[in-house]
Amino acid sequence: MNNKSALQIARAAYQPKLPKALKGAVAIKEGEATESVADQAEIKKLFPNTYGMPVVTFAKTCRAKSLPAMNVGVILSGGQAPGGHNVISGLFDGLKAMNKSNKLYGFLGGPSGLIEHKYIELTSDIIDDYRNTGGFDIIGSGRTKLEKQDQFDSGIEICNQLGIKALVIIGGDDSNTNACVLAEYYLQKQCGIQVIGCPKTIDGDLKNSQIETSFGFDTACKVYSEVIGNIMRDANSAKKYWHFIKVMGRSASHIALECGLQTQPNVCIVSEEVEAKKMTLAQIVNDIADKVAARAARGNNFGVAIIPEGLIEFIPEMNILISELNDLLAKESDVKKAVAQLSAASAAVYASLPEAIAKQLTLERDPHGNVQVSLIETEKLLIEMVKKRLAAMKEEGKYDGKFSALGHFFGYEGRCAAPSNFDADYCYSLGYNAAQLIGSGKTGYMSLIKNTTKSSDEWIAAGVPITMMMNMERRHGEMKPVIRKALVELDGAPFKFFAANRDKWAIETAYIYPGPIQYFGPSEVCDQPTKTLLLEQSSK
Ligand code: FBP
Repeated sequence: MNNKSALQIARAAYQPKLPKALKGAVAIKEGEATESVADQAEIKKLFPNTYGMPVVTFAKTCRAKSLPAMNVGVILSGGQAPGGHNVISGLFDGLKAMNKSNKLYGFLGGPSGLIEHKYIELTSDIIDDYRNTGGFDIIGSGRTKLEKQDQFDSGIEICNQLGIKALVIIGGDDSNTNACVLAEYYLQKQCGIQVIGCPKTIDGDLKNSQIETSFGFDTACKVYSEVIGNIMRDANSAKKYWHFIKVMGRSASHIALECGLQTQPNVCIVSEEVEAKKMTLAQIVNDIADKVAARAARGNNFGVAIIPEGLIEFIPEMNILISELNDLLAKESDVKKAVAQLSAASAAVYASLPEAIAKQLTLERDPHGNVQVSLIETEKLLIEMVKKRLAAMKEEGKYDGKFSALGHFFGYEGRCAAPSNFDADYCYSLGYNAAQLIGSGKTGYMSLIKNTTKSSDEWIAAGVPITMMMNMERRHGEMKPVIRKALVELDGAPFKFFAANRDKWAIETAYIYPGPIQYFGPSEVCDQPTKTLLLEQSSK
């Protein structure tokens, strides 16, 4: 029996769209010299060979250049994001279009595959099996950081062995920062290996004046919004539950905000606002309880609240507690002993938390030393605290209703979904474009596709020097060059639209039910970009 679903089979035949500029022979146009977004002197000193390079754009030409055959390696880095397989298939097709003898190698299990020399050759049979599918299983991913010289040298060794002239690193802000460090090192060593990055993460926080969106954000938000919409319809039918839904996004609240814009919930918390207003946990809880009470006063003992995964770290007192725990647990593996060394204020916060949540705060850190927010049940914490607050309000005669709440977490459900048409086309174009950057001899660049709210024909194919997006930030006690993470901007069009409507959505039941992603059918149903992208681009 065939182990593919009918959709998978039909979807395999989908030919992702390319920008007009990338169809056929391509010419490169170089712009002006660039500067980093901040800390120019420091970044220039750290990246003498890759600093100041121009933004490049590609245009259609009638004269095809013949290029010698070359081998290229590809690495998937970090959390899964829908469309990764299409970046690889676009890269494969782009390389083959330049020279049929070009070969593509995939390093297995993320950056560690490069260091440990674990790889496969990606042949057309393998690639064809993965076109337009979700997941990163074609070669796997991992969170090993490429940052040490011996790792870079191990990379040179395997590249020389396989005749690899360029590496494509598909990752988020940290992985692309490391791609740039690697590009700089390989230039200094004059080892003839180019490095190109691709902007990946469902979190949507790898974007700036050049990058409009990271891939995977579109599909993941659509999957979460579909299920949130389904829950809303259930809530509005049964009229007896409040649903607290935590959605992924390690740090920034772009996913929560986008899902809020797509579904119009009664409550949607944006961590960046919590931080800007220095809101305490008690204030957040009181705000939610007030909304529950206001709806109950209208006879509506149900509702939906969206909570960003990263919230906990944006609440000032929790943030202090977590950073104290990060430092203590780095030196002391015995949790009890570490907790005993907390400052008096943090010890009080720690003691006030439900036992399960307090325990979750002390769980193992990720390889970057971060608390794993996906493992902290913030939705349950808020349910418990709102329940307590409502009980107190009842005693004071300020609330007369029933509060029965259910918690949900939508994260892993959306990271490997079959890419939406947007992500399928965008990712394929990013990969195909990366091949053009390689063919043009570029290194230290990120593959860039712009104008993405227009039809794909009008998309702009380009490359941005990674140093242009860098600034210096304190990481683990040291100043480091990094790509600036894009948090939700409170004066940006998406948040402003949300803020202008949220009071109405809190009281009324104004839910929108987006339904499942559609792959075939009318363009207005199948090809819509995210609300975030539409609002951001239309406000420019
Ligand atoms: P990336 O930044 O690597 O794309 O990963 C983002 C993310 O999906 C977050 O939304 C989430 O907090 C985290 O990964 C979960 O990590 P893990 O897959 O290691 O559980």
